[in-house]
Amino acid sequence: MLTPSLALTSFAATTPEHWEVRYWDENLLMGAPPADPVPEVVGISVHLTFSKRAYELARWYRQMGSKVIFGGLHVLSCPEECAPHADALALGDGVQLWPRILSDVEAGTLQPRYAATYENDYRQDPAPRRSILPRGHFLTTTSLIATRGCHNRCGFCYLATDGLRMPYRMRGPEQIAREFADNDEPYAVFIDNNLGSRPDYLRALCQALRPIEKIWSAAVSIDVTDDPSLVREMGLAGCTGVFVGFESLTDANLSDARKKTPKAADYARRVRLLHDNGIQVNGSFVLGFDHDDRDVFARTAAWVEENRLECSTFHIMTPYPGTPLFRQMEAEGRLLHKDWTLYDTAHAVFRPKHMTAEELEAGYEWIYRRLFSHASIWARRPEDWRAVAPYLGMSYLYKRSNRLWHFLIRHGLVHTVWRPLVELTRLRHLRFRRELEQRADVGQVGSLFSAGV
Ligand code: B12
Ligand code: SF4
Repeated sequence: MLTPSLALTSFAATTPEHWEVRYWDENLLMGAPPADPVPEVVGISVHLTFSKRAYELARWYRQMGSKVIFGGLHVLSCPEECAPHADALALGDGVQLWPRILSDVEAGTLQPRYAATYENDYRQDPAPRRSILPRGHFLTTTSLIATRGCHNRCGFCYLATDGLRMPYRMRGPEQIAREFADNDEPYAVFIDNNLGSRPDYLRALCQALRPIEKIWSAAVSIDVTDDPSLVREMGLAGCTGVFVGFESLTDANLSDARKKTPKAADYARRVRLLHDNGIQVNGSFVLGFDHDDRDVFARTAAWVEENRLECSTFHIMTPYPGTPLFRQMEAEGRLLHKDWTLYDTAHAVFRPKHMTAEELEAGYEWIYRRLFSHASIWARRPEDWRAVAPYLGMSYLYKRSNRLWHFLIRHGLVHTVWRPLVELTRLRHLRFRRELEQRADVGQVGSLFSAGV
């Protein structure tokens, strides 16, 4: 849990002054939730996989007399299921709803349901209230969000959930740069669904971020590499890593998902372009599409190694309720159950076409074992020898030190241990950036390895 979600901090910023706010994140292993004094109002962000836990917490707080408000994605996709467990549901944007909810609590007129769309002017939203975060527990408390939505609507993505209308909205580039500059951290993670949906906006954002000389990473779709000059702007603005949803190396799977994306055969060239500009690639792949057979695991692992992706993330295809994929699987009678706790992308909850559910789960475990192995970590080392040592250090810290992470999270030491490494990366990045500035063509500068994600 290296970077905080913005779900709670974003609407906490709209809480009137006379309310005292406490933030609680169960992922931080901080013991029992706060109950002394018993909170008057408890807002819980409900995710699919943790909905049972949210219901448990709600029961506990309601028994003590708190008013419990549910918000978040699961409330939007399954309101009927959530309703009996809370005093009120917030469907959609909490930033607009929270002040209304609190004023109704004060007036004793709390309604069972509140709804807001995501169509207002995003630039008017206040900055998230990061001061309530327990800083020591996070790698960086600077999770930033500049945009909401995505130009795609892939059938498996939660953005395609029925009733969720989220046009691509952008905050002012200067607003974001100021938020980043004001928070005393060398590194930020953009938690946007797709920071690259509007290339003109991303370019303006990069130009605003460049002068503050900090480093950041973000999720983008691979079409961000359509324009090499934009990738260069990203490198020059401090981007050291991107999370890219490649999803699949089989074009038929991508068109089934209705993802507008370059052909898979062109992915490798695009990865090279990112690497050449000092940007690491964390590739995300979905396993179990209808055109995947048993060889998908070995093929994907080989591609990741061949193209030296520094990091990769795998998900078993998971039909989130309310999405087109869910409807399709339900209509075809392929859903195995609706136990949401297992809808965590690590379990097969549907019947795949060309393998069994057990084979899909075994393949998923195999690919992670393979990519975390010493041999694979070594095979993916950067070509530039100067970047090999930091790459190995980071890979082992990330992938093979579970016990250490538990210890650091439990004792609130993540920030203390990580910060010097991040600061070092920032300094190396500034050196790299000066070389990049002087470079006429790609391929003349060494590569960089970052302490980020
Ligand atoms: C940061 C993040 C994480 C962090 C979480 C850190 C933490 N401390 O919680 C990490 C990396 C650990 C993580 C892990 C996982 N994540 Co995650 N994560 C995100 C991410 C990128 C950002 C969340 C965020 O801040 N959004 C911005 C805020 C402002 O938007 P929001 O959450 O929708 O909140 C708004 C409204 O919903 C509403 N609202 C929300 N809660 C509440 C509560 C109340 C009371 C009110 C009034 C309103 C309200 O108001 C907010 C402002 O508008 C999202 C993708 C995304 N961009 O949203 C995925 C996402 C939430 N994650 C997802 C998943 C699947 C996971 C994992 C299960 C992945 C895995 N296989 O392990 C794990 C779960 C681990 C865990 N224990 O929680 C999915 C959830 C899908 C679904 N339908 O439920 C998402 C949507 C990604 C995706 N594309 O599929 N995640
Ligand atoms: S490109 Fe990514 S964020 Fe956009 S709809 Fe597809 S999966 Fe969702």
